[in-house]
Amino acid sequence: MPVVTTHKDGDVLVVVSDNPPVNALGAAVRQGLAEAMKTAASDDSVKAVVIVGHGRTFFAGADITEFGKPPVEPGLPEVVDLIEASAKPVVAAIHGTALGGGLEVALGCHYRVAVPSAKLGLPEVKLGLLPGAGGTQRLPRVIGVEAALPMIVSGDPISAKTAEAAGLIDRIVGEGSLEPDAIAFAREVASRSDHPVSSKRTDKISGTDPGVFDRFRQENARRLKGFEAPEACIQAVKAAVDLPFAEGLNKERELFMKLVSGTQSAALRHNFFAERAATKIDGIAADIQLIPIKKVGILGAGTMGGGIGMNFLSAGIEVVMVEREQAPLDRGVGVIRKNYENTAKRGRLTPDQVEGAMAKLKPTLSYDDLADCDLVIEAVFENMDVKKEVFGRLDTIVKPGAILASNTSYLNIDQIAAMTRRPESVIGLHFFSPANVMRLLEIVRGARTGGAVLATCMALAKKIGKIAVVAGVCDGFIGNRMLTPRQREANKLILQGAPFDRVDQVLLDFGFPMGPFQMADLAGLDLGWNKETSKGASIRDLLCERDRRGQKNGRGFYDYDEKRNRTPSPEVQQIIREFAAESGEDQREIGDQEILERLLYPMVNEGALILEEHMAQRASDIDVVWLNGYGWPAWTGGPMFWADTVGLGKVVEGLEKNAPHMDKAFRMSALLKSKAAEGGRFNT
Ligand code: 3H9
Repeated sequence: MPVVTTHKDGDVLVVVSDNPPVNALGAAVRQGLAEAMKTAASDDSVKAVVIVGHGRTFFAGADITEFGKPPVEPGLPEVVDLIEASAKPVVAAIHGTALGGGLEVALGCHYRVAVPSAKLGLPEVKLGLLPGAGGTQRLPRVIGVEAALPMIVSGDPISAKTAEAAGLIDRIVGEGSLEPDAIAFAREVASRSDHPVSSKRTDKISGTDPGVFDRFRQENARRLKGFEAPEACIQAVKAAVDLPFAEGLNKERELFMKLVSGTQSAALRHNFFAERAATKIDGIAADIQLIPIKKVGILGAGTMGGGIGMNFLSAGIEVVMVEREQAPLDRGVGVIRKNYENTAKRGRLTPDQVEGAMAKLKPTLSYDDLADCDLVIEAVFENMDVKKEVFGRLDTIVKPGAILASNTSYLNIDQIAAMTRRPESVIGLHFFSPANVMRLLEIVRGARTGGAVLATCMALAKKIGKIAVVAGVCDGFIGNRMLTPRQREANKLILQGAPFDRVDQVLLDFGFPMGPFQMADLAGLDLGWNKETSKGASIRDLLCERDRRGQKNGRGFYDYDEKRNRTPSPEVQQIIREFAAESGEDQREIGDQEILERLLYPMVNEGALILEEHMAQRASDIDVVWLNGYGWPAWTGGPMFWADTVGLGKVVEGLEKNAPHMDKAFRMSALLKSKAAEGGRFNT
């Protein structure tokens, strides 16, 4: 069955594309569209054309899997030109999403109609690209630069209503009657003597303020830092204003070709597919029966418990929240309400939605209220004895078949599960703080966790808008486990003479939002430190002993002013020098490259150990964790993809070269070594 078919409805030729799952504009679709336009041109009885997508969506864009492969004719730009050149009016009938190349096809059409739920956007920038089939030239001509620039540079889609107001949609049609309404519309416009041609329009771009581009750059500088594609997008839109259409198109092509062959776009495309691959679980049938989750219990109303609860409330799921005492319970409920009200103040929720979410929350002091929950997540103190006691108790109260989950960030799920008579229903759900904001969720699969339990949690994660990654039971799972060798080396580096602010700066320059010592200051240096037992055995002990507790008291590795501006503390530098001398560490000058290698290569090595031990299903899952939970810069593709781009041979060489200086706990991964030896990669 061809992916593009045509049929006639009176004098309207209806072109239907049906290329599941998202109607990507792969070679067969492009060929089908080109053929259909020829049919329309050669059939005198055809007075107008409607292009419609069957299935979930109108076109979601070019087929991303084709990038990097030899091109197949016709290219998308030619297809769009062909549509636009049609003497008979062409109407795009949009439902679902018209994204990227999909919106570019629609812009090539003379008219666009859409159902109210449709979304329209040019998300290429998120893949490190720019719209490469005329989108940067046509969209500003249709809606003006002020409206087009944020759409192209942010990549965020807009609603049909906003699109209609901007002039991108000619008419909003019935949700259930797109095709007949589009055909009726086509018939209506067929009799007009001329039709709007996007590339020929100048009304919306003439008189564009030339300052708009620099203003946009300045206003968005922080958000766009490190990425190459946004600047290319801006230049392409500027070309739409400065140059005739054909020359603008050439500029767009030139910029597109450069981006598509670059490392950043390869990394961002990798991230796109990595996120989707992470949802697939080895050894579980796709049709496994899921456990219905209508009511979720949360143990603990602190920052973590409250944040976790909000995820479910926002998704319309009832939440029972248990605390031991009334005051912290009230405080927790108050924080949730305040968070929702702040969102409402920013216009992202209506007061009714706030009340709707709050009405689904049942705060209680009684464990017994958890009895009929389908899932209970504990977010209590991070201590094995406490967790064991909690799970033993939950097991006696919560109904059989319900899932019992721990939010532990490093403890052994199997030991926790052993406290229950239902280890198959026990799982780790490691949310990241703030849990209502951070998208990552590590799902920890215990030795006895059931397939249905795991699959249910994966599906639930999607429902609450999280990116879930499955991890095995090991200390720190994927994310925190890999943080350990980085922190170890950071500590070692400062003893050997690298200034701590330089260590931080190297990671900032790489693209992290924060370095290890800034992170320590933020978390609080006294986390887990005890004044009574402190022996001055580490830099951290020494800092805490001098009441340097981090940002919270304005004194950590850095001194903070009232606006939280930081300066490296000379006192700390002195403490480090003295401690290094006492520990027998020779201090020397350490270059930025060595700092970078010693911080990041051991992480790659730890990632390889995680793979070797089957604690992650695939290398790209590790990337997903670090990209979404720890601020690893997206344009490098995460630690494992980045290592591939550096070359695994070079990573191993670097580790071997630096080994004499590195922490003794370092252990080389056999997998990393063998892959390096055979010239392999983690991501194939
Ligand atoms: C472009 O258009 C360039 C042009 O300007 C210039 C050309 C010259 N291609 O996300 P889901 C797969 S660049 C290939 O889970 P949802 C996806 O991998 C493109 N495959 O569904 C997954 O496969 P699997 C600009 C694609 O309902 C399956 O479809 N467009 C593509 O949560 C389901 O996807 C974009 O960047 C694609 N374009 O979300 C839009 N899209 O089942 C990218 C999806 O094997 N797509 N797949 O894991 C999306 O944002 C979402 O997929 C969408 C649906 C919102 C459409």
